[in-house]
Amino acid sequence: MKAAVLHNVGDERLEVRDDITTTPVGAGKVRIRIKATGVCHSDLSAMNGTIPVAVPAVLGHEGAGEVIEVGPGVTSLAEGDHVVVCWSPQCGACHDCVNGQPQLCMAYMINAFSDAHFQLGGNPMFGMAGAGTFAEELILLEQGAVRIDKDVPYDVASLLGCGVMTGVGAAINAARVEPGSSVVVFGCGGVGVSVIQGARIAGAATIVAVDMVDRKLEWAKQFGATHAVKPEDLAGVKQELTGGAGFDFGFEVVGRSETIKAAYDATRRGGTTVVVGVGRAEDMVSFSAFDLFYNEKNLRGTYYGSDNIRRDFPRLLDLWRGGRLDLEGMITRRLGLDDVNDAFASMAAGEVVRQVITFD
Ligand code: PAD
Ligand code: ZN
Repeated sequence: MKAAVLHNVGDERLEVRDDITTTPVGAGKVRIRIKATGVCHSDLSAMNGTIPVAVPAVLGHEGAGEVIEVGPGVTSLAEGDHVVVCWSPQCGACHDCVNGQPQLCMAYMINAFSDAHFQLGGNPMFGMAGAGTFAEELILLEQGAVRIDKDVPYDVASLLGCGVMTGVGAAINAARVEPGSSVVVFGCGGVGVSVIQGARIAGAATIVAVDMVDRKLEWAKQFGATHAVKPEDLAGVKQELTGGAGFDFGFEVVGRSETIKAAYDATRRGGTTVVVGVGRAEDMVSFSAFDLFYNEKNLRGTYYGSDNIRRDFPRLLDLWRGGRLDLEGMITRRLGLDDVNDAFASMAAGEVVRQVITFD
């Protein structure tokens, strides 16, 4: 079958090959025919070494498809089910799962680096984060596939698998944005506009989008930003909207120390700053010791939108059905797997919100 392979960390292109195979479907696993996969910045971050990945690897972690084979012992899924791929499955039994932070479940993390489901020339090959949705088929633990209703189009469903869950979850689960509050969002890609949508759904009164690309700012408004500015114009807008005090909630959705600091600085005393972007391990952020005490800001990260997938994927779809979460509008470009490298170029050039690769 066809799949897009990263041979070495640091490679600037994926190789699309048509001779990739998978292992047999093992116990507790399913085979999924991928129908659609979103292209997330984290795929690019796996290529450039920001996010660890065992190579060679099939990239892609935001997908949806149909279950075409079920391994022994699988109880929750059947052939023909439509599913969203989850890149961080939750076991439901560990300390984190039972204590209300299932997003932190590490039960299966090791599998992503030890249990290779793809094969290249007879040798094992990994899938990004245990997934690998830039492939016509993949093998997944049953905990990593969440069944959805069959009327949900696959392209729309694929977005739930990463960007939309992460962004909406950052606003609703991590920050707990309050009705009437003020919000600033740095970075308006697929994840950033999902934060904007989450803040709108939560009832924020003011949502300021920050990006340096004009078209991104227009899109941000389409998804609910009340104001959209270039980074250099934020100070004026902060002064005008908050009297200089800062915003109740600040979101960093880029993945760089500079924007983390900028989001923190734009947050009011006592407010909450959420780091959504994934930055490099060696990219250090520094804060004044006195500032941390004196300004009493809540600074936190969010992993996968602090999700509980079996609660949140259905909720996101309910919001979409109710016309409150725009998923179709986020897909600004559709392409085939052969054009995956072109998708990275468009993303880097700021020409798209989300691109979805579809398979026939
Ligand atoms: P994207 O590349 O589509 O969007 C990033 C946006 O940031 C673009 O619109 C850029 O123009 C903009 N940008 C870049 N620099 C700046 C700056 N200095 N100031 C303002 N805007 C800027 O990426 P994406 O939306 O797919 O992903 C965004 C981040 O979220 C990325 O770091 C990704 O790895 C991370 C992510 N985190 C999780 C998680 O679990 N926390 C999950 C998925 C993605
Ligand atoms: Zn992602």
